[in-house]
Amino acid sequence: MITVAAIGAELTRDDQPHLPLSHAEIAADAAACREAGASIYHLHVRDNRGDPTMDVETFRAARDAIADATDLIVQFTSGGAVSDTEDARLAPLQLRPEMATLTTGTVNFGDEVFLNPMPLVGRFYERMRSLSILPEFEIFDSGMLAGAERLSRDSSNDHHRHYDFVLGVPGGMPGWPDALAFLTAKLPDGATWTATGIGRHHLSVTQEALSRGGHVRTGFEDVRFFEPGRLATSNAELIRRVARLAKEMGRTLATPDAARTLLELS
Ligand code: KMH
Ligand code: ZN
Repeated sequence: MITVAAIGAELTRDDQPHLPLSHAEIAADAAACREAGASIYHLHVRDNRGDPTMDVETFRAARDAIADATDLIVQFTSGGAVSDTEDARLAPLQLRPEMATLTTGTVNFGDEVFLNPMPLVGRFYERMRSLSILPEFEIFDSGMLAGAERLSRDSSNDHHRHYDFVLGVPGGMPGWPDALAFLTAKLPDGATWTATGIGRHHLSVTQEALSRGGHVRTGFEDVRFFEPGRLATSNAELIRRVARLAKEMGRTLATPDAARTLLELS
């Protein structure tokens, strides 16, 4: 499975001129990513000024535009931006996306803090499950695995466990490819996992994930340069590279429906 984290909450058009912002641009971006081999679209949205927002109607417009253009699994962020309130981050879930991210602990995020105390995590988890949304546990640091484990232990919910290791956020777990051996050894039986490396760590983490049988994530939220000194021209360009690497390493690309089967989405 290839996830595209196409937008994020931090990047601006000044940083990356090809960042899709309007719902029409997002739909066109999603269609190109699907064509390139993506199966999951990790969705953040922006307001008319290009600033990150958790506005429900903006999520609805983007989600519907992606669904009209593609069969991709749309995965909403519940992380938003570090400045978003708990209620704002929760609000778009009412649209019942197939999946949503769930970070299971607090982490430094550059000079800021991405705040996820356990009561918030528990509340987000219960809301997702009550709406039949599959959480993807976002693991920015190894201790967050214990946070995800605690949810499973404290909850009667039985669902497929899918994890995403996000390595290389300043303040989180560095982009050490060999960290994946340690992290994946701690996963519960039957779990699936994705990995991504932020910025300069992107390709080394991607290659390690592919060689270990993991799934991968790419896109402007994680990486803006295609190579040193050259910005990527589109999310699809990043997907094409990962798809090429995957095929060369003997992996088969999952279609969105194959990903739904792997993730036990109904
Ligand atoms: N923008 C970060 C503060 C997620 O999407 O769930 C959080 C984030 C994680 O991007
Ligand atoms: Zn995100």
